Amino acid sequence: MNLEQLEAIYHQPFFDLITQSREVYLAHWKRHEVQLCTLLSIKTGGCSEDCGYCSQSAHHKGEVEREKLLTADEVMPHALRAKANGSTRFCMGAAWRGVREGDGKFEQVLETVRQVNTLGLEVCVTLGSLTNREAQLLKEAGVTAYNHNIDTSPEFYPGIVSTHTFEDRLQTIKAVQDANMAVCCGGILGMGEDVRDRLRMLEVLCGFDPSPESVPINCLMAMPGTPLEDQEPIDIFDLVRMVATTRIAIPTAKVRLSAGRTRFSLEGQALAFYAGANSIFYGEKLLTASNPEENEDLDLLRKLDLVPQAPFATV
Ligand code: SAM
Ligand code: DTB
Ligand code: SF4
Repeated sequence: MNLEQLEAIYHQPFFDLITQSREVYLAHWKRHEVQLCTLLSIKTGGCSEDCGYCSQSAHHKGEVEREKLLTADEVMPHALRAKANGSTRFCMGAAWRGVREGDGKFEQVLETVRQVNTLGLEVCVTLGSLTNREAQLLKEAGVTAYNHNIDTSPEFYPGIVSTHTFEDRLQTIKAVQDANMAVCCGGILGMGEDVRDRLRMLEVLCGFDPSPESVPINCLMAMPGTPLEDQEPIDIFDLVRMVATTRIAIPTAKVRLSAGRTRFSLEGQALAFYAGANSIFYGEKLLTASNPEENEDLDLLRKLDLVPQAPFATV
């Protein structure tokens, strides 16, 4: 779909939009299932990149405390707990520019992936930029999905990040696709962009071949000390419109309600599920920021008669 088509979908009357997206959702997915994904930051802070929204950039004064890369032995208890609590995807994030073959840290991540992979969980990593070779090594170690967000429109991106380009992001995504890993790619709402930027981002995602396996929709968590710390939070109805438009534009993707759920009411989140969101980050911590408590989420799912999705579910 192109920008003009996406604009026509997005700007229709709200109830027409969510009726349409509900129909698309029901035609492709088991109506009561929600994927539960748990995040773990395996290397926190001290990042060389200057992404304006991120608490982990060494360029910002509010940078979170730096921590060393966790070993496989340190990660495994987290993965086991995630599995015991009902998550089916375990996603490990590292705050650095990217990984290179031969680097000891990359070897350590590969070993961690091999061990997590024995648990029967979907294994997702987000490690910054890759070339074909690293992508292939991650695939061989057992990574099922790679998260690499384009975050916003190509036009708005340079105002948010200067240490790498939108084109760099696309190249990494190409390497992930070539290695036959699933691509998890989405963005952030509420960084000061307009609706057109959000839909331009979606237009780029629509052009991916194959389509992204999942699309995380994050709402900016304005982290203290970052250049975006004073951004106004986005309106729940804007989030729901974006969820619905994404569901219609990429029917086979899991649409993940990602960062920022702590700000939304249960009713608001229910509306997002109705509109076609079918995945959440589950567990009280994202990478550095907070997420709803697990028992609150389980309560919400129970109230809505939603059940956790089995691993490796596809349309
Ligand atoms: N360093 C890797 C990278 O940039 O791809 C992986 C980690 S990075 C923290 C993963 C994604 O988290 C970002 O692309 C962005 O979409 C999201 N994110 C980071 N900080 C956020 C914030 N304060 N609010 C909302 N989303 C955020
Ligand atoms: C994604 O799109 N959102 C997640 C995951 N991919 C890695 C990260 C959200 C981070 C929120 C801010 C924080 O925890 O620092
Ligand atoms: Fe580093 Fe990723 Fe944060 Fe950018 S978003 S500063 S690359 S950790």
